[in-house]
Amino acid sequence: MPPAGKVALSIATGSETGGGTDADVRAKLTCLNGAHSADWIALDKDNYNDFERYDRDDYEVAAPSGCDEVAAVVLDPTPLANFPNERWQVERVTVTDSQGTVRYGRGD
Ligand SMILES: [Ca+2]
Ligand SMILES: [Ca+2]
Repeated sequence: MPPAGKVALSIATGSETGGGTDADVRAKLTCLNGAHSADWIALDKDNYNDFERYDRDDYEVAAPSGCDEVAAVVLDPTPLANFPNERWQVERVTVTDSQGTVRYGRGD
């Protein structure tokens, strides 16, 4: 369980060739009661190459103010100027908040 006021995101990148990304990825959360992230949240670990093939990357982000339970996550990768056609393969997103864990993904 993440600390109070935090939400844990675990994002699995698939195994397809070219499925990883070096894009700057940001996230927004929306909650069942309509609360949502006031701003985009950068998903980027320092000195680490996020979102490569086969990786599962974990982030702890601020829960939206007044959030009861996370209902949706939007991931927004900023297209890369030198790889405009890149297609990041998001295999699975696992969200853990104070109410428990929900998984979103292919095959579920
Ligand atoms: Ca990367
Ligand atoms: Ca990084």
